[in-house]
Amino acid sequence: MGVKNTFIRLVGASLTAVFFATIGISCNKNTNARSEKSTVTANATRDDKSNFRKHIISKDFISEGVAAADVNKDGSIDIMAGAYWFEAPDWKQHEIFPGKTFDPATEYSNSFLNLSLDVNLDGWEDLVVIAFPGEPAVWYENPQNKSGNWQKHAIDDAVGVGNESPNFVDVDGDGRVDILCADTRKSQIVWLKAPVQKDSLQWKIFAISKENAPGTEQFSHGLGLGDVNKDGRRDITIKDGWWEAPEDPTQGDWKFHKANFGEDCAHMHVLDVTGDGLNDVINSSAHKYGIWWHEQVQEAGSEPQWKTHLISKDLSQTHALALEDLNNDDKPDLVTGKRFFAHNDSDIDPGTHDPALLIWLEFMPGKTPYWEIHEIDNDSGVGLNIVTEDINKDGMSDIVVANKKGVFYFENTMAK
Ligand SMILES: [Ca+2]
Ligand SMILES: [Ca+2]
Ligand SMILES: [Ca+2]
Ligand SMILES: [Ca+2]
Repeated sequence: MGVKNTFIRLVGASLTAVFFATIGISCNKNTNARSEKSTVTANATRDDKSNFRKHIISKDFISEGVAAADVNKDGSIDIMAGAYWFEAPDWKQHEIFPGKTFDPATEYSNSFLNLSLDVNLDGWEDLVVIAFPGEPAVWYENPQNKSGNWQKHAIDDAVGVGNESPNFVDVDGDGRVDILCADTRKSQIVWLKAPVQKDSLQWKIFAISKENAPGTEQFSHGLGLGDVNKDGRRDITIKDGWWEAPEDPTQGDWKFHKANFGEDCAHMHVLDVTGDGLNDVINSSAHKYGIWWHEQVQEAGSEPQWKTHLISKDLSQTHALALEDLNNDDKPDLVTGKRFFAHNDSDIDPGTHDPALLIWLEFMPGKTPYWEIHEIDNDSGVGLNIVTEDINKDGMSDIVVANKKGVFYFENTMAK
């Protein structure tokens, strides 16, 4: 690869000139790409060393959402996927509600995203299910080791949970995870605040946008929470821009800033990848090829500008993207993969029949940031949400996914 040395001059808020050495397409881990003319350049390298041990929890397509929690309170983390939970350590299958095995080629499941949360604050982890985009979310009450199906509860029958990448995040910082999503009734971005008192199990709905806002349709793609402007308040991103959080996140009508974060994407993450004090945005294509970071470039007194940089075009249908430090080097890495047959066995998405890769992208921050791509597996991929938690309690985050290939737990072996 030819290496071209040019310089980009960026004038920051302090009017200090910052210079970046620019090189061409990277071809090893010590190089990176940054170009003045083309801001879309590859900057990832490959290393197929897995560092993960695959546990097949189920080979059935039962859910594209997944959650992990100690369901039966025996001290081991169990796995929940749609209608079933799987009991550690042998992953015995138990029914939460009547389920079935779906046909990957022709069907969608009845479980797009899952979240474990003790909704009713009784000390037992319950299961939140977003069955299908646009449908109201529900939760199933953990029966405290009693037999039988779990009781189903509505979160709010009126709210159709839109956008295909709802985030399970603590929006108001009270220590409880909330649901950030769209409300398809009024086409608004909302967050659903999880109950905080046993005697009041109503979820509160807070709209943060005006009605008829972008990113709020049933099948809109791309949503994230992060502090874009570094004022200490986490903002909300969609592919067309971001809403600036006010001091009180329960307040409505956050100020919208237009921005171009590329095409239809999955979860969006906000992170200063260059270390220049300005937060950047990372996202992945939901149905096509591409993982990107969007560099925030700011001139004094003006709205931030965004430069798109390609991280990888290795795999298509990266319909879930998690940010997690997998190798414990205090640098948050990325986890994604192919959502195999995202639009069934059709020609709608490019690369439909490519291998169902699951990858992690090891983050190397700096003025010329790059991500070293590690293939974890080639016959699983992701669903619509990824669990990155320390399942086996060895101090390293593990990965759990559910998708059209089945349900899988990838044990992180990097500590060993
Ligand atoms: Ca509970
Ligand atoms: Ca902010
Ligand atoms: Ca790391
Ligand atoms: Ca672990």
